[in-house]
Amino acid sequence: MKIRFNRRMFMMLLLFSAVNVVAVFMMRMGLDTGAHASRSSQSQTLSNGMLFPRESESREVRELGGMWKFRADMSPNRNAGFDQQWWEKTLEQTGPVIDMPVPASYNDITQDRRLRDFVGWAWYQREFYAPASWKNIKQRTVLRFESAHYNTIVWLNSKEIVRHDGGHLPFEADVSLVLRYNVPNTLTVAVNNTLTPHTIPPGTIQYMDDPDRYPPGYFVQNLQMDFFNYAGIQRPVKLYTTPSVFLDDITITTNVQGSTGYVNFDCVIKGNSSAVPVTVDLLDKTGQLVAAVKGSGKGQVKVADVKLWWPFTMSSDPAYLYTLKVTVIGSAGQPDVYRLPVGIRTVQVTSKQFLINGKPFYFRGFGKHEDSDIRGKGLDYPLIAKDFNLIKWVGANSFRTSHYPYAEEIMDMCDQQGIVVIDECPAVGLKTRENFSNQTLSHHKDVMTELVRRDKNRPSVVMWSVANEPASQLPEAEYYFKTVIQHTKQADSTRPVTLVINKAFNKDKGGQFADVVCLNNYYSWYHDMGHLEVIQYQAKYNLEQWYQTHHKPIIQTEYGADAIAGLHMDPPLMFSEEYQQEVMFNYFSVFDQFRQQYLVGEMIWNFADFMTAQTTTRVAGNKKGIFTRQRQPKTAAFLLKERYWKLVNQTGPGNH
Ligand code: BDP
Repeated sequence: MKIRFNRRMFMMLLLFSAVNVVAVFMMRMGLDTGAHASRSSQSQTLSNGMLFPRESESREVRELGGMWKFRADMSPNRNAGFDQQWWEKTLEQTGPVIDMPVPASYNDITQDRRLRDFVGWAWYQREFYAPASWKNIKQRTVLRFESAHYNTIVWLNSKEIVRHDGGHLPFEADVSLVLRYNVPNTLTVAVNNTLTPHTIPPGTIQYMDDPDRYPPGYFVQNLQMDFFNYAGIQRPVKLYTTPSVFLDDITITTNVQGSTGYVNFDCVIKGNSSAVPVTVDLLDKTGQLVAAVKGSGKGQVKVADVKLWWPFTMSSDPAYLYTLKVTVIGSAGQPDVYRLPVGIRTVQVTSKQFLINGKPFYFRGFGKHEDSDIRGKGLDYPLIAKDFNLIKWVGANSFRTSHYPYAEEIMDMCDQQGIVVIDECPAVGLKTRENFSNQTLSHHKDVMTELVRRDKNRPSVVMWSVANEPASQLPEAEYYFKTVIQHTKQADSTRPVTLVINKAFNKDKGGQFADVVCLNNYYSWYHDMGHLEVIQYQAKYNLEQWYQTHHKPIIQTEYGADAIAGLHMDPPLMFSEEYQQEVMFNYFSVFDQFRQQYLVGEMIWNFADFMTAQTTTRVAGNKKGIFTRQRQPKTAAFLLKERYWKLVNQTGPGNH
């Protein structure tokens, strides 16, 4: 019998073979064991509120930081842990272990090159005791990971309790029924850093099947982003308690009319089938009660003579935070109390301006990274404090969380210190057609939902960024970004949404959906190398063309040059401190021509030097920092400091 292939059959065949390639690849990497959290487990997580754990009279928070036992599964298919069920025993019983700090990336902790560059499942384990007071049916205990990169599976006392797909965002599970008392609890975590064409960020695993050149089974992880794929349990792990009837979520929006502020609140209560009484008190900074509302948890608080949340340098009393104290009384009369910091402010975008509280705001800032020696992307309080001191020392008022959501401990500092944030999701390096598939799109939407859910109440967050430098010239990008941006606006109608573009104004297909155009370019660096004289010409042309095309305000979200600290060359040569400065001078002069028009911000790339994958263009990482990786200033830092403070002075407090 002759089989005639029609177009549909051909497409199905293609699809089948594509699915097969991915399946084979996932099997080889051990991803088929279920690490790729299924849609159902992901959406289950999406239905929870995920309020940041804060202590109160009804809630205890305990961090599980410290040294954990650790083993990277170096077996050829990275699957030994699943084959041998490592969660059933202590890690010491199943093989050799080392001590691994949590939180931290595991990559730079040892002298082992194989661990630094490891791809696959890494296993963590520790024991802890639960205090007897938690054995109480009137309360629940939740285990929360502020982030683990990338796919995670968690077992408590050998029982799987949660999976999560994606780094940089929190996930949690109610463990009340799994906790043991009077004996240790064993917590086992498997985390896999493999990036595939459908993860966010995407990557590929390349098997080197040439037996003359590579050993059997040899593979490498190819990244599509310019930063090291640090992995592990990088942010704190917490246990926290709440009463059994508890506040699961609050959404607040704020508004201002004249001297009156409005805080709209919408609370989600869980653990009770019928409505429970909710009291919402708004307290000022000194703890004085400003307003109180009793009801079902949805309503508005009115604040006469409101003290607005202003960015750093825009007011003599910036970052004013009220406290929204929410008290939920459960059926047994047991209260749950949660205190949410609230900044009252408005954000608006016109065709030429970015307005905060009705006043033009100019972003003086940075692209940053969570990155430092030894810790990698591990949360580190001294580093956070140092970075905020440097941000303010330079006179900056903002940064972009390039290229993934930062720790909530960092976001708290932004709220408290008046540092304005463009909050970016981890969609960096969407470069191939495959990266715009429906599978990625659906995951991308989930990630935006998770990000908005986490940061929606933060006054410092003034805009969402759905991606960095995607291949926005591809035909697929149009539908893709239309959908992601619409989805983000549905999740939060109060903030503008952007994507960060490096494609030409006449090629890009995503900018039309953004409220603000964010542009990255590297004149005299990645092209016209060494030709500083073309910067002004090209930067000016680019800004003008983008504005003519979209009539939207523009932020220069990246520009800069690598400089090796201490390398001096005059006349300037690439990689010298002088060259970095010259690039800045040239861009500054263009910024000054457009600042009074539609340019609403400048963010230099980067705040500090950071680690990348190894390539011939990177000298132990990316050196575009104005600070070194150890946070010491290069000459560029002094130059930027002079400029930013001059801008503050020119525009004056109460304005920019
Ligand atoms: C941009 C990327 C950023 C890179 C930077 C660079 O957005 O992640 O680190 O260029 O090359 O393309 O330094």
